[in-house]
Amino acid sequence: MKPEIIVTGRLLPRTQEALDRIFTCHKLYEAADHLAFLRQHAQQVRALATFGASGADAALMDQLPKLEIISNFGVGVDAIDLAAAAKRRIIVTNTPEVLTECVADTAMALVLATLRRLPQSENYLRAGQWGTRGAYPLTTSLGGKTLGVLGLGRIGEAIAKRAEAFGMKLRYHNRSRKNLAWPYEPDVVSLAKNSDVLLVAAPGGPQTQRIVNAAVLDALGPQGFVVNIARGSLIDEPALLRYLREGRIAGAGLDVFDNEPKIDPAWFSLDNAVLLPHVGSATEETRTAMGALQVENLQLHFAGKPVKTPVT
Ligand code: 8YV
Repeated sequence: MKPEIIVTGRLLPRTQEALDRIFTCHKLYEAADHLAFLRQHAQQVRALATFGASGADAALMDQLPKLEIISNFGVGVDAIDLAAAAKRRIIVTNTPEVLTECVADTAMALVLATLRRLPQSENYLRAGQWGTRGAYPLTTSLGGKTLGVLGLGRIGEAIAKRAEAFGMKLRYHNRSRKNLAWPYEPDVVSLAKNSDVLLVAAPGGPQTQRIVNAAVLDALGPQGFVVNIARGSLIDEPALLRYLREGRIAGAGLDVFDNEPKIDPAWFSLDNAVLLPHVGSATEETRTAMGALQVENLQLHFAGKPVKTPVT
């Protein structure tokens, strides 16, 4: 008999096919009545396959008394209540490393696009304005500017290395100081004060909720840029919108937002923001590797072996 699992959000077709070969999958996201669905499967389900924001809270865990493991597609586990899982001795796994380089590429692309206003200048050309109004206004160079990395984990470090290759100077703030040559800043305000571009790469969750607030944006100043590839929850979004509108910071490059994917329409009309629909890891290669790791963790667990990438 195949073990029974619940899939909380739509996965890549090839990841879902791999799961279907090994498990009996029940798709929560297709159920009209979630409570009835959970009641129906509660006594059989031993695992959850979660996807991004379709995570697992304590209430969901309570409905599944046989739950042993939650395997997440993605490195960020802010949508999973880790304390609730630990209390119930439920293993949680994520997909680190396989996405690091890809997300760092996206971050660097956003830094470039934001400072050099690449989407805006392309729009200028497409609107026929090059021929009528002349050259596009000058933008901002990366070389010599300081990138302040907030959260120097695997992804933050991969971004920092790329930024160095672009001739940028580096500073960082992290929960703990690292044994690295880049200057460490003791808090987010001082990081912003000493940076031209604040690059947000720390994990989401209660500890980092809104740590980029109005005081941080003030420290960054009217020539400063903020780029976020982590989670919308790290930034006080209404404050950021206000600061961009009022020219109190120079620009923003964002891959993540509050209330994804139904983001605040106020974003749509802002000319000094470059906006991406959470595509940090969204390549065929990386998403395939993430799905394979999600499946592998489940497989290992049900084979009685230690999982490959537990969240500790
Ligand atoms: C994914 C991510 O887009 O890994 C993460 O934490 O945010 C992204 O790689 C997400 O997990 C799926 O929606």
